[in-house]
Amino acid sequence: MTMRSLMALASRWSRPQLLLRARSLIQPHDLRPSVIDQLTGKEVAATFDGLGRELPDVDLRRKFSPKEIEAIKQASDDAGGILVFTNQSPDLSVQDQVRFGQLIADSDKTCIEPHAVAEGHKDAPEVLEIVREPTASVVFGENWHSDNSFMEKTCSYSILRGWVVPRLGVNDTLFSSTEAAYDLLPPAMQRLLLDLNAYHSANKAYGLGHPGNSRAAMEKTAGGAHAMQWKPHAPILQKDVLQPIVTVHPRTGRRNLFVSPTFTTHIEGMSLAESRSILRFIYEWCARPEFCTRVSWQPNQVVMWDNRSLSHKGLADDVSELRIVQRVSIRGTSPMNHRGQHFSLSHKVDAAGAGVFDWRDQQMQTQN
Ligand SMILES: O=C(O)CCC(=O)C(=O)O
Ligand SMILES: [Fe+2]
Repeated sequence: MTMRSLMALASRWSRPQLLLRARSLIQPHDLRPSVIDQLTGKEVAATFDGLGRELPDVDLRRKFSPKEIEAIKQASDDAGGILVFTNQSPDLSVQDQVRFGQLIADSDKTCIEPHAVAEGHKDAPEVLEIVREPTASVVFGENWHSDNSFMEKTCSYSILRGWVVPRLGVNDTLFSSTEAAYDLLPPAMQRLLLDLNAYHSANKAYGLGHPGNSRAAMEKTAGGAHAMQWKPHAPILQKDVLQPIVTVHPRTGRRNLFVSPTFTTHIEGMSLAESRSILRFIYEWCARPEFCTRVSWQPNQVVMWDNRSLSHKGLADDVSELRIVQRVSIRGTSPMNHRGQHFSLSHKVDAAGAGVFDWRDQQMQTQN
């Protein structure tokens, strides 16, 4: 037996039972309708099938030791930030999901972050319930983003449970590895971006007066049986925060591209035109199929992803059926650049208008 195979065996033995049957994600490419990306106007393809792992043996109702929680976080790092927990019991409750989220939060000495603008689930206020009514014309979380990038302390992990899930292969969650996207940039572009910072705004996505943002999507559910409710007081809408464009992952040290068309408004120290061109380049780069994978939903599935490595969006390729997903978000840290600096705690400006720098409008203008 070679040294290499001995080491592979040893690492298999030392892996906790939870991870032994880890495997690649189901990729029902042939079942998926083709869908046009809101940002690029091109078909959404996803060819990075090596991203993400399915863990079929992690029953989220049970207790986990600190060692097991660390093994799960390590498995997430190894999978580029996406873990799909299948085989969950139909009895898994929102309280179980919160308990698991709390263990992840405790392991980083942090807390669960209730959503900044939407009321929580009636039985667990920490849980955001994202509802798409069957007739939805606007969808919450449809464009690319990293959760809570508009906050001082952004979201580390999101833990999303499919509650009412669509048929396999539609209304998937699409992920882009913003780490792979950074790594594959030409060195000259990496150098250009390393010391740039950009503002992120909750108001862009959740402010009033825009027909296509997530607030509009929430309001469209208002008359439905499963309404998303607006918080009466949402101070996050007043101030935008500055974040590095390239952030460094606190566990792995990997760099990633931390801007999004959902929350980023402009690059610090540049004219709007310059800012738009650079941001548009990054968004289109990150949306390239080779950095993306689709996670399809199966009954009772929970997906945990790392917002410090990934950008994501909820695809809406068949909105004819009700879809309900429930999210627990873990508070992370203030994002850090390659010099160890972070700005979001100190650099704030008045919020930009809702829908500022609207990709759809811009696309329509170019077509006219
Ligand atoms: O609906 C989805 O698939 C994803 C929604 C989303 O952006 C989130 O849960 O953070
Ligand atoms: Fe999200």
